[in-house]
Amino acid sequence: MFSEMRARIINLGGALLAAAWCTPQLFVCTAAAAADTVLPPVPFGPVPTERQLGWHEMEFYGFVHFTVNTFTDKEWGYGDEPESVFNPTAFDADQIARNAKSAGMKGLILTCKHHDGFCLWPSKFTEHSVKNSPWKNGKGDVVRELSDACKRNGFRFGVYLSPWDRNHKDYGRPEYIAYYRNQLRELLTNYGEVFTVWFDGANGGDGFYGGARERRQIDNKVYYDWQNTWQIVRDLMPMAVLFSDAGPDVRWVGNEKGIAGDPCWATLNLAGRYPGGSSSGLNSGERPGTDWVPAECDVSIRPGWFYHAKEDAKVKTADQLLDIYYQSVGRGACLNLNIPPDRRGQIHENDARVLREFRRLCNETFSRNLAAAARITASSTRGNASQFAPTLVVSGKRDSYWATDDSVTTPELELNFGRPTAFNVISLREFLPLGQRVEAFALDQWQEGQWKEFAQATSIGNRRLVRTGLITTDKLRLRITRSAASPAISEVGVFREPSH
Ligand code: FUL
Repeated sequence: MFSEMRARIINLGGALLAAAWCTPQLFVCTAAAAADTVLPPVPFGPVPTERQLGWHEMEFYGFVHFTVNTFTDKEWGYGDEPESVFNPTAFDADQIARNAKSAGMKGLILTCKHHDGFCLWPSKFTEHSVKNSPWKNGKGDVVRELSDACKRNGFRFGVYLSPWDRNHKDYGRPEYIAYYRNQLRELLTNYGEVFTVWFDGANGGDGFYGGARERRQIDNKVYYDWQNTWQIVRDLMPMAVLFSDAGPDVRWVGNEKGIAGDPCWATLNLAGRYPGGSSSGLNSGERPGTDWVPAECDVSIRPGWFYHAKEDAKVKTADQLLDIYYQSVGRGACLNLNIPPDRRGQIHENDARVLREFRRLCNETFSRNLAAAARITASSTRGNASQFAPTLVVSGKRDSYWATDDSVTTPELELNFGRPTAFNVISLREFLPLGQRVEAFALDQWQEGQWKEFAQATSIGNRRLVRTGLITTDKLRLRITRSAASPAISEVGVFREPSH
């Protein structure tokens, strides 16, 4: 990938265009009069594709686990559940979408088919679906309703299609792969834009399998012929990111608690990995890594993935969700929070209340960036050019950034608030199209005439949130203490949580 990167100057109609190519999908350029032109830094290591950049921007979205399990009170259906059990009494896709939106989510991923094999859409390829359920007299389509509701509410829709199918008679044989691919095609052609396809690593074991009721083991590495299965997504939905333990676009973070490692690098060595394979390295990523495969943190708002009335009092609190947020989004990953609909087919009141409260806390924290009022200076600015000025860290735009000359890898950036200012959260972002460059940094506060360090950390990537006790100071300093290439920082935010 690195060999695809080059920087050159093209003469275009008299003006010079300084350009850097990162990947074929990504093109970063800066046009300026010849005299002022300063080339941007050359990308370092693997860089994100355009589809990955779009995904990084989402940061927070939701999982919707809903199927026969909701009605049988199970987490994993055996595959022999009669279609008649699926009968939500008041399914309301807009209610689900509105609640997700009220929490600040940017999209929803639906378990279109979980391990039990029951399809939430009337698939042409099986009888085991909503079409044989009493819900809407077999005329319902949960995938249609939820994907439409996402569009109506202005956010994105994604699909989960379990590779393991405990219902299908051919599971474990080549015929099942044809079936699985047909279903993937149905989901990717009939329901509009899909932002992700989530491939679960859980695979094989006992099941109904068309009545055989036996144990079937598959070889994860070869059975699904992933390269060709994934190609279907590439062909039908080129902007969708492929999620699995092995990416290739987004990786599982290695636990179901929603917690990324610290550090959490966006890079990984993909060679030899496959869904359901080893999870070593997934939590922290691998540095420098051969591929850009950032982490998604999945976790449920309840103990289980599916709704169980007995867990109504066990919904995570807004404070618990906030802790998870700081340890997922705040470590450069995306957060995928599961909000399972109940037997009505709606988000339960307890979950809805927590989601609103979580949003209120986030809004109160992040709506006022105290850095915006500060005077910002840096120890070094690339070519002394305004297009790389330190003040760009508060522009609110991800595509502008402060950069230094190539030889400067440990610069400092100072924020002078001009008066005592209280905060407890610092937010940093790197300019991702240039790769993950920073390897360590420290934060200092000005106290009694000298700098005093109050935090140290490693990876930044898409976002790093540093949460501390309340600090009151006139001046704040970011010190990059180790960087594989001159840093490119697109955001420095300073915030105060309402509880502080
Ligand atoms: C796991 C599954 O086995 C769980 O049921 C759930 O869907 C979770 C998100 O992924 O591998």
